[in-house]
Amino acid sequence: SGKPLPAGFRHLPGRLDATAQEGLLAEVLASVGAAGWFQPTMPRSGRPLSVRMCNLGSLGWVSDKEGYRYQPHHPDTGCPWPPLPASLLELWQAVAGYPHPPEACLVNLYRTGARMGLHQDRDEADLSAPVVSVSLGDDALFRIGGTNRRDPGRTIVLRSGDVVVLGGASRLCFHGIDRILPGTSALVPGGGRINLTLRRVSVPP
Ligand code: MD3
Ligand code: FE
Repeated sequence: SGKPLPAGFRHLPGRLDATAQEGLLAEVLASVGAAGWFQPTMPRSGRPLSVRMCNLGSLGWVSDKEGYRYQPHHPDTGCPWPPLPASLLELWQAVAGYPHPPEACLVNLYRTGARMGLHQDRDEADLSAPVVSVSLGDDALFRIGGTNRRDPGRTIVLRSGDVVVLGGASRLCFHGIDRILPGTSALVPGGGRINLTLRRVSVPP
């Protein structure tokens, strides 16, 4: 309403059908169940975020008192992250329009009341690669603005099975999750929403 969406933003509603959502979620939950969720905290303050996280792939995004960064191991156990599922590598190939594979899949778990404040994603060395997002479970109110924090934004409902490609100018737009709409999907055991973001981190050789 009002503002145009940023260039390079592509919303693919229902890109994954119910069978694909169930299969992908089972695979992700098996890996994350073995690796363990971690609770990210804010740099400096150490305040916990309301979202729980894990990663799949050779690199994973973490946040703690020292700051934000990518690293090859789980912050609590020191174990390498589980592998990135083949189905996600194939999805990236189909939608990213980028000729190198993703290195990280950040898994965000939103239970009742969890949210994610407005932020930019700029911890990746390769900012020319898009981010590809997959929504599973309850509906979310996703907000995307411009490249300045105060730029006006738009709210979009992200539903289970939706895929969003954030490339081009949209790659550096401020964005966040304002609210999860509880009970809108039965996909995630225990309720809530899981978001997967596929990312290229390092500049390809
Ligand atoms: C727009 N995740 O993990 S996904 C994040 O639903 C993150 O969990 C949200 O923001 C979530 O950093 C939103 C959609 C998304 C992901 C990355 C983006 C939108 C983006 C990067 C740049 C611009
Ligand atoms: Fe983000």
